[in-house]
Amino acid sequence: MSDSEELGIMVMGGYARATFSMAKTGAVYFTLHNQNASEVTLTAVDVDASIASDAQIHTTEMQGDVMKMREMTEGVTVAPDAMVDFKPGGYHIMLLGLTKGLTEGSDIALTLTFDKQRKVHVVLPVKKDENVGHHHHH
Ligand SMILES: [Cu+2]
Repeated sequence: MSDSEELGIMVMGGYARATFSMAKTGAVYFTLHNQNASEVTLTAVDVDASIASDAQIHTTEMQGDVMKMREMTEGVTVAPDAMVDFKPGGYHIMLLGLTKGLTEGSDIALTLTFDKQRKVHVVLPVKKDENVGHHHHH
């Protein structure tokens, strides 16, 4: 994607997790690779209103035995020449207010905003999540 190459930010291996048809929330995962000599911060994510009403940057934390999600209102910073994984059990993009379930084989378009101004557009496939063997709701 030319706009992300220009910014030196690669969005790799991204996908949205397929949901059941009545689901109201979904999760998106990817790896951010910052190829710049200075840090960048993912500060916001936007999703088309035809897919979901809101997209938030979340992290997952253990509180005792319970997995809790928290919104990263300050964003997620990627150090120079470093990568950060968004993956099950950690950082993820939470889609809220899905208009319909996310169907395997479809695509979703997201706009990632870095440092409150630089935008990267990505189109990610919807896939079944094979990495997660458990069925916890979070
Ligand atoms: Cu979440």
